[in-house]
Amino acid sequence: MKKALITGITGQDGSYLAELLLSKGYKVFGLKRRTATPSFENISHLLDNIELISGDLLDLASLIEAIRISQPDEIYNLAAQSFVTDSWSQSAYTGHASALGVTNMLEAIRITNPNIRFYQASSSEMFGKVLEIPQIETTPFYPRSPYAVSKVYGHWITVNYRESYGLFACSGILFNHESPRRGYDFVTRKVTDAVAKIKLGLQKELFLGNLDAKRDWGYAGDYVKAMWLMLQQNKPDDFVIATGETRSVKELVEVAFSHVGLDWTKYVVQDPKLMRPAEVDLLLGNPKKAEEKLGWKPEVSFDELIKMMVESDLEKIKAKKYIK
Ligand code: NAP
Ligand code: F7E
Repeated sequence: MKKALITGITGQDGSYLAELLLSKGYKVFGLKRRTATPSFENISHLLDNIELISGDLLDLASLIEAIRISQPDEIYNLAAQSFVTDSWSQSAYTGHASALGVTNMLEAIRITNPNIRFYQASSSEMFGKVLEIPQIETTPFYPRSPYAVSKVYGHWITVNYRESYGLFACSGILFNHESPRRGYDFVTRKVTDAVAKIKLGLQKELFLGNLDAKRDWGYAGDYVKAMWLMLQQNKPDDFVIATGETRSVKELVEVAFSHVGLDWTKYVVQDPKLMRPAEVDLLLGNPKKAEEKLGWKPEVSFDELIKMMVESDLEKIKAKKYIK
């Protein structure tokens, strides 16, 4: 039986990846950092089938211990301070977790068992102020936030450990991917949650920042398949994972509100406080290499994704409030 260790298992991607690996017969371990009031919302349905190990990316010894306990064939490093906005207010912390945390995990592998295959969760945010449209694996990086800068470090340290020590280390450059398990801070979930609350009479307005920013949005359930595929190849490599389509925040808002028969212009208020110090205006990925080498393709369309999220939020809120 193959064994995998997932860092960030309580997050959006960690929960979908754990489901995928369990369905493939893996024994799944998850690194769980200590928090005062832990949130198991995304993985509560999996808790009987996975094993959680206490540890933190900032603590090398805890990573070595997690590897000793789990003896994994594969490690998926999904843990990070992943919210771009907060990376300006917690710049150094973001660097510790999302940049040096990667070195800690790679060092833990190098010290304990260099045969472990490693996946690093890199990000389209690294392209930032894009130097090429669409973005591919060789597009130069121009990060625009402390988060993106830390991810550039995480990407290159992964490449460096592959080249320095021959580790089977892959960097997945994933464009935005969303789902009903997305954190409430991110714009898709903020919008779908608000649409559901407005529809049910529980909220009146939705405050947003930049409506013109464009993102290549896909479905998280599709994207975790690409992570797994990368670690099943004969050679380690880096891949862009994207849909090849881009939409503005305004288009996202239109699709979400119109799904419940509402006119978004009556509810959305632009708030200058929600504008970022430096914005990423346009992301559009070309997943051709992943299609050709991994046989990967996105399956859920943008409209299907947003409708799925609105429906899920309607159900969740009704269940909490006992609304029919
Ligand atoms: P997420 O929902 O924010 O989950 C982040 C996870 O990291 C949580 O489980 C969190 O644990 C854990 N974590 C944070 N700091 C940690 C630390 N110091 N030690 C151990 N665990 C820690 O993120 P996601 O959307 O699933 O994304 C997964 C990864 O892909 C992240 O690295 C993100 O930066 C990257 N990425 C995401 C996207 C996207 O569109 N979703 C695109 C490209 C790349 P708690 O539950 O304790 O907070
Ligand atoms: O913002 C604009 C905002 O926070 C998307 C992370 O998973 O994907 C994510 O990063 C866009 C930006 O995601 C609001 O200015 C407008 O242009 O949902 P977001 P992100 O910053 O693209 C990448 C690939 C990652 O790697 C990250 O970990 O939406 N926007 N108004 C807003 N964004 C938020 N959050 N809230 C607003 O009110």
